[in-house]
Amino acid sequence: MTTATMSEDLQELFDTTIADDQRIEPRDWMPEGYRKTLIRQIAQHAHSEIIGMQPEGNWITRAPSLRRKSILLAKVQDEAGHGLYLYSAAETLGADRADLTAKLISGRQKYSSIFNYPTLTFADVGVIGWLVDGAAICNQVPLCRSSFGPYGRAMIRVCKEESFHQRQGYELLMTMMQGTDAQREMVQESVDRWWWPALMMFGPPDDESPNTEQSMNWRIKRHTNDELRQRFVDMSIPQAEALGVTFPDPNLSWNEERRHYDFGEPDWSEFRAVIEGNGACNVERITNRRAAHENGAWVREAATVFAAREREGSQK
Ligand code: BYC
Repeated sequence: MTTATMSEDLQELFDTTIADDQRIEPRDWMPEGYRKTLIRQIAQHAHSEIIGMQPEGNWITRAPSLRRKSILLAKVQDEAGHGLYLYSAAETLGADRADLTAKLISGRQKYSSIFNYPTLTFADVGVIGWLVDGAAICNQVPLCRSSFGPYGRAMIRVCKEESFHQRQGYELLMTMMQGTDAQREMVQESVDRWWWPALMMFGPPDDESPNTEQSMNWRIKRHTNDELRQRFVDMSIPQAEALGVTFPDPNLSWNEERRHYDFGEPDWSEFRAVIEGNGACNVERITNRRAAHENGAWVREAATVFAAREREGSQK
């Protein structure tokens, strides 16, 4: 068999596996573009989970009760766990975790735009749970069926934990809404700040999304950015009504013909500025991440020396 026919056979096997909705596993042959796209998306996802610990971590020492503090601690720890599963999934594709971290802290790989906004009040903890984790669930549940096995499987646990995160956020807001006028105002002010950034989490509009078409053909992504954004708007409006808050969009209205809500256009120039590094907190987030990485150097060195000693010991 010639090399050309062999690679045609491999490509055909890959195409059939995708077409049959079966999974691609790490040892299977895959096109280089598929591998690169997955490493890009999974690394960006992992970085988002790790950087995403910072905005909420900001409130751990100031949580208003022991109950709220333990919930918040558990949630932030979960995000660290999600980052770790995702880095492991990227490693099954041949990526090196140290290299991914280096790319994050040098600005060569992205993380979600949403984590470049500040958390100014405790209501932000609730709104992040409700809207940010809510958007994350909407985006990530379909990723449980992503064609790459380790990514899809990691998403199952991540989504279960995200559901708890969303519930705790909504419950926190419900409690505040039953409190004083000042608390209700704090919730509304927070919703006003987070609504548009939450819509931007789904990525640029479909006609400006260079990766969607190919990622859908490879069944890495199962829906387009706009489809998921619409789904999120539709599910959030009844939740906002039950809570007693409004979204800062005068164009929100039910469209009977489409059987969906119409909504306004996010400010895409703000989105581009944020992902280019010019959001309110980009510098702070990366400075903190770099400091944590540098401060952890001794742990990595000690673990490497210990592992080498163990290997030597077992060879004696
Ligand atoms: N922010 O062609 P497109 C969480 C980039 S963690 C920044 O549509 P794609 C949580 C995109 O990467 C939430 N960049 O891309 C954690 C691409 O740039 P490059 C994280 C964005 O990949 C802690 C360019 O724009 N979730 O919820 O087909 C606490 C063009 O975009 C963004 C995930 O990562 C953005 N919002 O679709 C609480 C989910 N959007 O790389 C909560 C997994 C787009 O070509 N990822 N870009 O230079 C995905 O589903 C997809 O990657 C996206 C983008 C839908 C985000």
